[in-house]
Formats: sequence, C-alpha cells, structure tokens
Amino acid sequence: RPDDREDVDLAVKTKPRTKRPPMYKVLLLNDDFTPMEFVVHVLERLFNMTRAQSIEIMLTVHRKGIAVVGVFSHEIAETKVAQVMELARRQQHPLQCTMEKE
Ligand code: TYC
Repeated sequence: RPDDREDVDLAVKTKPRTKRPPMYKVLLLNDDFTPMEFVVHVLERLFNMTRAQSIEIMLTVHRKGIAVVGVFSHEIAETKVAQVMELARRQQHPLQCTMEKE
C-alpha cells in the first residue's frame, strides 16, 4: 500500500478543532456594608452599564448574594476584578469581586 495513503487516513480521522479562548464570568458578591450607590457607580463606571442596568444588577446581588456582571477573556476579567477591588479599597468598602471560568 503506497505511503501517501497514511496522509489521507490522518486527514479523514483528525477532527478540525477551532480554538475558542476560554471565557470568564466576573462575579459581584453581596455584603452588608457597601452602599448601594457605590455599587451602582462601580457598575456604571467599569462595566459601561446604564444607570437602570446598574441598579438592576446591584439589586440582584443584594437579594441573591451574587450575580454575573459580565463575561470576558481571562486578561480583561482579571483587569475588571482588580479595578473593582481597587475602587472598593480606596473607599474602604468590603465589596468583593471575583472571576470564574465559564
Ligand atoms: N447589601 C448592600 C446594602 O444593603 C448593598 C450591596 C449590593 C453591597 C451589592 C454589595 O455587591 C453588592 N447596603
């Protein structure tokens, strides 16, 4: 059997795999102390949400304990988490933000 048949077999058997990068959910956590207005401000400022969208997400976190605020590449998600944590730290609020692979 000719040698070049092996190439054909490989071409048939190898499933084409398109590489999509893993995406990460950025999560906001509730606490009893961070003012609602501060959370709304953070969402407007860092996640380009309207005031109405920000209030909606903030109230979801307040009622349910946690909510996804956005889904991003690893690098963007890390930056968003760091920016939220830095704004909270500067104002001495205990607000927590984390990320999780989708
Ligand atoms: N639970 C806070 C309060 O009653 C408000 C709050 C909402 C805090 C969302 C954090 O991620 C948060 N002041």
